[in-house]
Amino acid sequence: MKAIFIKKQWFLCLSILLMWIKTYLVYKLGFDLQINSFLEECLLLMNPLSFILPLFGIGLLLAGKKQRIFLLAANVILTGILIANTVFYGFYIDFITIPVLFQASNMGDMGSSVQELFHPLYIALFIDIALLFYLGKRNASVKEKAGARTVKTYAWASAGLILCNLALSEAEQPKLFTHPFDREALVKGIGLFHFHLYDTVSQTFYAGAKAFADEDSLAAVSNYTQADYSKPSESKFGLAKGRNVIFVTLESTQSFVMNKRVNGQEITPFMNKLRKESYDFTHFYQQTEQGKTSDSEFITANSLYPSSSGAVFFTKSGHQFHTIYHTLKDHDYYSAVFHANNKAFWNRDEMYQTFGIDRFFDVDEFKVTPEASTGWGLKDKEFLEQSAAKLKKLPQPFYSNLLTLTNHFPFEIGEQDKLIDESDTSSSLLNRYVTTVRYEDEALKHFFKKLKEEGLYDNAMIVLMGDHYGISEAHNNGLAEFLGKEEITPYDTVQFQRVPFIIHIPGVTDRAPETISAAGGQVDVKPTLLHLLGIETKGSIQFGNDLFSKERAPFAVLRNGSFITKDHVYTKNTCYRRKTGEPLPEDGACRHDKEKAEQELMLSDKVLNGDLLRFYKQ
Ligand code: GP9
Ligand code: MN
Repeated sequence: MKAIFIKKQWFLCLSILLMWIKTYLVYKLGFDLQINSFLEECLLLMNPLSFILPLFGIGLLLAGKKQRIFLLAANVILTGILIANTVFYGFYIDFITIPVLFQASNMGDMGSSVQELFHPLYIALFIDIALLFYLGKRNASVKEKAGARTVKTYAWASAGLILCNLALSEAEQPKLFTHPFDREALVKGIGLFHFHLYDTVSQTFYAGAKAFADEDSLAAVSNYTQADYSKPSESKFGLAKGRNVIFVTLESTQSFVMNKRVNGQEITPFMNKLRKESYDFTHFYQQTEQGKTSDSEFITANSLYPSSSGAVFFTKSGHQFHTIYHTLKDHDYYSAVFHANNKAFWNRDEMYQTFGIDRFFDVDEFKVTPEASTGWGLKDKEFLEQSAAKLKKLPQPFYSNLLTLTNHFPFEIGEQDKLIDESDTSSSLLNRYVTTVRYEDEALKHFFKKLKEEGLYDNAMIVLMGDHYGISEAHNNGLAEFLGKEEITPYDTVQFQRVPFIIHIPGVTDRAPETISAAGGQVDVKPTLLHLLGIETKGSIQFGNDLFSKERAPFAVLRNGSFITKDHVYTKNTCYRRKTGEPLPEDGACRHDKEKAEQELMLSDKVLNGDLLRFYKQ
């Protein structure tokens, strides 16, 4: 029976087999999936088949040329999905989600980044299609559709395989389906193709969440945030009252380069010095997800977590928010964002209106010459210099956000701007990264000089913050060499999410600098800054806390569910001792905080998906 089926449906069987092998190969070579058990390996091998079998099975209802065309088309589409995910994974160490596809308008501006990621070897993934095409043409194809009995048996077999796959995945990873942000676990369990299906269904569900939300939904969130509120420190509250705020977002800048040297030369000499004259947060974590810079802007403006998939800037620009810009407007502040890129990138032009930002200086407002440009456009030095002149003309007091760009993947810069040697690791990306960070540091030094010249320095509160990682896990080997470590563990990967957060208040922090090592994150920025400006945040829907508050317990939750507390780091189902990085045998020590972390992410998602701030009354 089996032999007859294979003989008759040889084209279908061969298509399934080749697609199955190809998918498994891409899993192994294109992604860096951590396999922790034999069952996980079995699931990885089995899950492509549990999608391909039913999909390609539709071919049983077709005959001759129609069947061939259907199977080849399905193969081409699935191959396209594999390639797109591999390219995306190459940089983001993540899988594509539906909302990410709506960010395609960003792609046009990403020329150099995409080129760097595409590899000609991807073309090899079409070899089986060419082979199938050739064999299909040369050999006899199935004459008629399969009989009812065959279809029925096939359907039962497919359904059985899917059920078995789902059950084993859930057994291996309990709560798999309630943690949509753990995409690696989903891909390892149910497979890449099923993951895309699951993602599509979840997105539809989110759309429904808004329709059913009401004021009571907000009350549950509000109860939590009120209970979690910590009151400002008396000595810090209002310390920068009435000052202009100059917030500089440092593109892709991570903390691991601070105070490090390459061939004896410091990578961040200016910032190293500035930190000693500032409030310097050494354990400040980035909490972004697929929206990268725009997520960092979203988190800091709202004290909410970003979306677990896609960029809020795209998916929720029509929602209502109560941002730091709105609050400051009520206190007579003028607000402006400076960024020398196309205004539509990350849908900023739309979202900035939603955020209540008064003015957006996009690329059209800057003088951009070829000499002053590199990969992503105007270089930071010129960008910051021109911005300083524009800041001078703003109504005061103002709150400004200046988004730098030179230190962006793929971290390329002209020889004349290389102020330091490249590093010498096996990752050329990391080697270049130190040179672009060094350039950024120099641009900041120049900017501070300009601020002084423009008379803006003394009455300012200057804040520097890294937006997200620049060097992903794909470069762990290089990172290990750079830091002289044997290997990079998941605990280290959490540590790599630390980004600089420096608050410099001339006349205040230079006299009494502080180093704050308690864990915090981008959600904490809004209450921290508002309290420094003497504006109370009690009553706000916010998941962050004033980093200076004596009542606050150190806590930072990353968007993938990892978190950091005073004593522990939790990631990838393991609880580590924070000080030593030693894994604890049981995750009991982390259990209570894990519940809190999950609750925060869940409640923040509720606000986002339900558009709950439309019910917020001050
Ligand atoms: C683009 C800039 C960089 O305008 O914000 O975006 P990123 O790729 O880092 O999210
Ligand atoms: Mn960025």
